[in-house]
Amino acid sequence: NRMKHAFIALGSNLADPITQVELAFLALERIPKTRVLKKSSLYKTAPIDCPQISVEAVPDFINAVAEVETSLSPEVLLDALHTIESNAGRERPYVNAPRILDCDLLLYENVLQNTAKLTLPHPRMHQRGFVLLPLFEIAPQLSIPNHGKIVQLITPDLTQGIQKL
Ligand code: PH2
Ligand code: MG
Ligand code: MG
Repeated sequence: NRMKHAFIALGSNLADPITQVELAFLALERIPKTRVLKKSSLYKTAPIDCPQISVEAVPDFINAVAEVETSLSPEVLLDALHTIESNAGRERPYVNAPRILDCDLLLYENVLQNTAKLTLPHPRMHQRGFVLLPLFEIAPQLSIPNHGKIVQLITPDLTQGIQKL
């Protein structure tokens, strides 16, 4: 069973986000039939599209990206990511609520799919600096199916509010 390449985004803005993302990298290493090939640096990023429900400001995120090789299908890999999120204590009170851990499957080979369970590539990844900057760090030559070369997608406005740690 040939190993397939995939990219995974990690994000946290609750409960010690740096530790959450470091623990998530360790959890990725334990997914069956999967090997972590590269891990980006951690990035501190301003929240994008997160509703402010209380008077408290939405906390900044820690984001990072990993490249893996796996013989799991995209759906089974996604299930493993959801298990890692719930093991970290993730709750989903409302859309884009502050979260202990978000693990998103960004890319799986050059697969294009749009099913109820999973959309590949991740639908907003090409517009999000908090995904593209760490992804560029570990895969500068990458092309995103339907969106082209990553280097062309990173515009100055997308780098606003992002700090490499
Ligand atoms: N995730 C979102 C929405 N907004 N903003 C930042 N900075 N980092 C994220 O990981 C993030 C976000 C939805 O998952
Ligand atoms: Mg997400
Ligand atoms: Mg998610």
